[in-house]
Amino acid sequence: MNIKACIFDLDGVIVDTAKYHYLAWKRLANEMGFDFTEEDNEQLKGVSRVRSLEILLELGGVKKTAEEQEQLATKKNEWYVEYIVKLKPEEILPGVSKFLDELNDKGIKIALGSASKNAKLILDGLNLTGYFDAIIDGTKVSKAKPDPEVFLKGADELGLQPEECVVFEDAQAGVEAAKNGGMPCIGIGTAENLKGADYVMPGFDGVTFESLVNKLN
Ligand code: B16
Ligand code: MG
Repeated sequence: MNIKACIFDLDGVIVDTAKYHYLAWKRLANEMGFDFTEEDNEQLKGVSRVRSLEILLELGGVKKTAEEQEQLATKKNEWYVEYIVKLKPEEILPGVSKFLDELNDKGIKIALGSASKNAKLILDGLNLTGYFDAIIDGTKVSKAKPDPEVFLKGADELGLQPEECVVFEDAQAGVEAAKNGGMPCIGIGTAENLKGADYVMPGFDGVTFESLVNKLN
């Protein structure tokens, strides 16, 4: 396979922002009078903010008007942003910085493919923005994963064909989005949770680009 670029999901691949999403959603749930567990939070990974709120309300058996939902999503985001403005480069997941440096050295292009509307804020806080040749985030897409839009836009902005870009994803919907776009996909997590990925690994610690390309061949 002739891989010329890597497209990274953000939450769960580069940084564990899921814990901050969880704290903000839990606060919102508690304010509405019901609990929200870490297990419930698994359902929100990789899912857009609007859809996440719908799932939360379903879990709590609560009905809200469209206007109220907008206010609730805004409130949750304000709490979430309070956490992520404090993000430090030490929170980059193990092995990621080294892997990005290796890609730079080898002339492999780097893109982001995330559902988050806060992606730029997060990358800036982690001092990673400069690595990215293209940033496709929740402000640039209209269709949620498993639609391949976010990753296809990334390939397009890099001027590459989908099959030349390998996608790194930690969510099942993200793996499906990559495969729907005709891209090779490496899952970050466990094979059980990431069906359809071409290869699955727990994270980037000790991983080299060469070793991954060999796995895809
Ligand atoms: P925001 P990813 C996703 O990020 C998160 O996994 C998901 O939990 C969140 O709801 C979504 O971004 C939207 O985030 O509220 O910041 O716009 O995994 O696609 O990088
Ligand atoms: Mg993710």
